[in-house]
Amino acid sequence: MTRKIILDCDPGHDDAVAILLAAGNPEIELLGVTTVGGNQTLQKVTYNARQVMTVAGITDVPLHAGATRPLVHEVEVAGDIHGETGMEIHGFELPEPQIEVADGHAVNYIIDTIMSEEPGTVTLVPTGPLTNIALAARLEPRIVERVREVVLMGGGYHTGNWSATAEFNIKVDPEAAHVVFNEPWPVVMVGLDLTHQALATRDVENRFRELGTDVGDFVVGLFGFFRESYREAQGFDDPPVHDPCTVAYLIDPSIVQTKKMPIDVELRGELTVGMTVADLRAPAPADCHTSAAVKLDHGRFWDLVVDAVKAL
Ligand SMILES: [Ca+2]
Repeated sequence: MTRKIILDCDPGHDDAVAILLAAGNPEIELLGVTTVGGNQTLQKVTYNARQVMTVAGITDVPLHAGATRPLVHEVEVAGDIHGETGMEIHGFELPEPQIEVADGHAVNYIIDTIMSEEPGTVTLVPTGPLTNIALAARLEPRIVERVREVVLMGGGYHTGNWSATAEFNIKVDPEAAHVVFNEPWPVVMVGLDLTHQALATRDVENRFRELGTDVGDFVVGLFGFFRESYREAQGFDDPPVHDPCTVAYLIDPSIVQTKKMPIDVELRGELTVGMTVADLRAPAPADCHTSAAVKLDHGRFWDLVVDAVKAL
């Protein structure tokens, strides 16, 4: 049975790859794409989502724009990682978007979709700050028991990237993350522990080049810029492609192994605001509704992404 998902994103190089994987894999039914201010302003990331969907020929999936800013904190973008546009690219001409943004706020779209689909069938896949998801849970609390699970990219249990202890998506809107981790729906945290294993090596990049397609060349262009910014800003040889790991988990959980552990979000620590605090003491309590991704099968992960891009 296919998995119905709403992809809530802030494209974003790795968000772009997540969209491609979701749209190109037959196990996933991409109900809608929603955007949230994060890697860049809402206006920029929404424009980028339109471009990704245009390159990939995704014409039958609605796109809704959501929150412009975090619940409490000021807007903070990741220009040093994703560039001024939020999706700067090497050696590929991005098209004028042919996809329009649908009417209605993303939060309303998320609520309406979950309330109209069968209970337990829709999975939320947030790959940006959790502002839209938190707002949806507060505006219509009944979605919490109707959602199948929330599989999010963010956080980590042993390191941060936006501070020593916090990952970007959680750090920029910790209050929203606090809401999402504390609602009783199943939450799978696909954090840095996992996504730092999803490196786009030169060999991986060549596999997309060898496809010889527009979408393949688009991915090569994404990796080109991402490689440089990750090298300069964070000392990586190859860039970690975080966001599609969430979708890969839904397609085949044997590719992204998870472990149950209580996870909460720090809101007030002087050095730790936005830290996802995981209790690694075993065993996890019986009512534990959170888990974290721990181990990636790198080869089979990239096989999935290559196949999806080939199919688009
Ligand atoms: Ca993202």
